[in-house]
Amino acid sequence: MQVRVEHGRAVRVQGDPDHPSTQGVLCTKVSRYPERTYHAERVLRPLRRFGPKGTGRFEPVGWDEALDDIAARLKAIAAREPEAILPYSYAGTMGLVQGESMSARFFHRLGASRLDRTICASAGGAGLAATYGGKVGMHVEAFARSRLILIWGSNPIASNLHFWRIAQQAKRDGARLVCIDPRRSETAEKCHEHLQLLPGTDGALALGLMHELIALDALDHDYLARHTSGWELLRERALQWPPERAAAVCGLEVAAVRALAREFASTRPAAIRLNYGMQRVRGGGSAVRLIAALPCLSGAWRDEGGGLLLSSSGWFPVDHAALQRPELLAGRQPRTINMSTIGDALLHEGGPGFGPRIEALVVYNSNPVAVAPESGRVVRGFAREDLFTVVLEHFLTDTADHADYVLPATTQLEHLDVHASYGHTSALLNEPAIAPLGEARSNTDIFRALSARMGFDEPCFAESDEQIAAQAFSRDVTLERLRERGWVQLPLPRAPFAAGGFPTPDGRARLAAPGDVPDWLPNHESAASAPALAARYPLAMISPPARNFLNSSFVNVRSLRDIEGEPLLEIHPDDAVPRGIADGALVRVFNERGEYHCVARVGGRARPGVVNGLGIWWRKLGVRGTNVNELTHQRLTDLGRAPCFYDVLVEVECA
Ligand SMILES: Nc1nc2c(c(=O)[nH]1)N[C@H]1C(S)=C(S)[C@@H](COP(=O)(O)OP(=O)(O)OC[C@H]3O[C@@H](n4cnc5c(=O)[nH]c(N)nc54)[C@H](O)[C@@H]3O)O[C@H]1N2
Ligand SMILES: Nc1nc2c(c(=O)[nH]1)N[C@H]1C(S)=C(S)[C@@H](COP(=O)(O)OP(=O)(O)OC[C@H]3O[C@@H](n4cnc5c(=O)[nH]c(N)nc54)[C@H](O)[C@@H]3O)O[C@H]1N2
Ligand SMILES: [Mo]
Repeated sequence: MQVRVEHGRAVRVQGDPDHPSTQGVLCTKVSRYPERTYHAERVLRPLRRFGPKGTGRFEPVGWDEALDDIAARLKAIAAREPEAILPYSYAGTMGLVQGESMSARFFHRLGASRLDRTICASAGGAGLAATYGGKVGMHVEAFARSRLILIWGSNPIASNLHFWRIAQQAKRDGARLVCIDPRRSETAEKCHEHLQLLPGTDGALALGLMHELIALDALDHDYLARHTSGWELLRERALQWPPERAAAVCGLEVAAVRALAREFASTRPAAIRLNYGMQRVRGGGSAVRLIAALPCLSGAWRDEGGGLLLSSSGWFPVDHAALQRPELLAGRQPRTINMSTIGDALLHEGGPGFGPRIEALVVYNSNPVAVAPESGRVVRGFAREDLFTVVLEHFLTDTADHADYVLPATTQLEHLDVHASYGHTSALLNEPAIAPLGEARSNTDIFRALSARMGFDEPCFAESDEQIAAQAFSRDVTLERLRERGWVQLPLPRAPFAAGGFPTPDGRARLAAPGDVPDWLPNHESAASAPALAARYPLAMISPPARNFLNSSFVNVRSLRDIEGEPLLEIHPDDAVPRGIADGALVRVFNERGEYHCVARVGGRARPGVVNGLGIWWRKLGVRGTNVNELTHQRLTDLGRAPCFYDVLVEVECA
């Protein structure tokens, strides 16, 4: 990204036209980054709470006073029970410096509880690594050569614009695009075909496709024999899944399953752009394992433009140990708290199997009160008067409203960082374009200052951001090289697994193992697995991102919120009409966990039986002070301990 600065003020941001996978394009949200940065409601001074928790009433304080008090409070707790302190962070910035570097060092040295960062991608990541040995896949630019692209559990027009540009190029060159998504998304509309399956049935679809590949003998026997393990076991499983069975589970036509298998088998190169939208359900990890097997069965991996991409992050030579210094744990093994069950964790009294009650929470790069599942419980946890909460933020989010101290953080325009990616394969440099606004300080700077007050005197606590950035990557991605053009393209082969060579111990893709053969798992909440619940709450709900927000970031940016209008629930006429719900009506969406008010959008974006609650609104900017996570639950996925945001049953009525 390039920033035009006039008189010290960023006036415009634009993409870098020379960057290979973005080619100068920015998404709508990021093109409004200056509006967000200079927002009148930016927090620009440290704030201390004076009202009751959650009311967002604060008074400004000086940095020294705030940091002294925070350090004293944390010290007192750590002297007794360091594990009673918990960091909470995720994707606010995904930079390697302002993400987990100085902060991780700080919490390691303290011996605080560790955070299991599962809220987004850990089910799919575990499934991918189980099969390929790491989070690796196709080079995104290779999709330009594909003749068939399955866009599976992904809405790239909203959430991965740079991939969409490449897919469009392939389409112009004659490729067919098939979207596999319960929602008729912006992307689904523009594909040649749309398989609108029920949420959480992707594993069944993959098995049905395998069955058909076997029936057609469209298998690459040579690839399977040389470059995979466990095929005999997976084959037995697939034979239990004739297309009729798969189609019934998925809510699809049998002919559509058969046709897709034929097309996948007969088109070369054939590629799958899998994305995390399909793994936010109970069987999400297994589904990724099953889908990741498909290009091994057909031999699609042999071709440039063939194979699969879920994440490319494993290609980056990131030196996490240098950034985070796990040796500061000095042999201690603090317990781990799963960020996806933060509601339960904060409400836990402490005791065997859990450890001490959480007494202090330091939040940065995240807005858990809005984004974590089952917000009723998350809010109650954050509202505990005996919990000491520090939030590093740009804005008074739903989470910051519950803080004892809010510390003003810098934005991407104001600090130094380096980035890996999970979509493309160039390492990026983020130079500060402007000076920090007001009294804002970078995350690293804040943790550096806290470390000094805690008396942490190891040399790594004195490192500058530049010194940290220089250690972020090993091998030949150096800061000097990053500074030449702003990015360094990783030397990745265009057909990385054409001759096997997966990053598994034996170089083979692991399709299955004795006692470990993936299968479809029904959702936690579905008619099949919970009939009594489904009788009361008959509609499945997914909550994919609204196009103009980035998780809960940008919701407070006026120009973007105006495009979104209001929190929406997309509902099919077959479900709306019997409930007397008209387009534009205010509705109450509810289940046994809570209720959420929003505006009904009656039409064809939703399939019958499934509603789409677009996320993730700030609770306080929503219709009645809640958001869609009021309805989600804290049960986890089969692999990766991840949340099941899209595995939820609800009922809807006119409000
Ligand atoms: N505009 C925008 N862009 C974003 C984000 C954002 O919030 N807004 N978030 C960023 C982040 S953090 C992430 S992780 C990525 C996510 O990027 P993607 O993984 O592409 O995810 P989503 O857009 O969440 O979901 C993609 C699609 O999955 C569909 N889906 C839901 N359930 C199922 C299912 O069971 N099966 C299948 N096949 N499809 C299903 C949804 O309807 C949605 O259209 O995007 C990033 N980009
Ligand atoms: N129902 C439902 N819930 C979901 C999802 C869904 O699809 N449906 N998606 C899930 C996914 S994929 C993800 S990744 C999570 C994301 O959840 P989060 O990681 O919490 O992401 P955001 O909601 O964008 O909140 C990030 C916050 O970090 C702040 N921030 C940004 N940069 C900085 C910085 O440099 N320093 C500091 N201190 N703060 C900064 C921003 O102001 C913002 O308030 O949400 C999950 N929740
Ligand atoms: Mo995410």
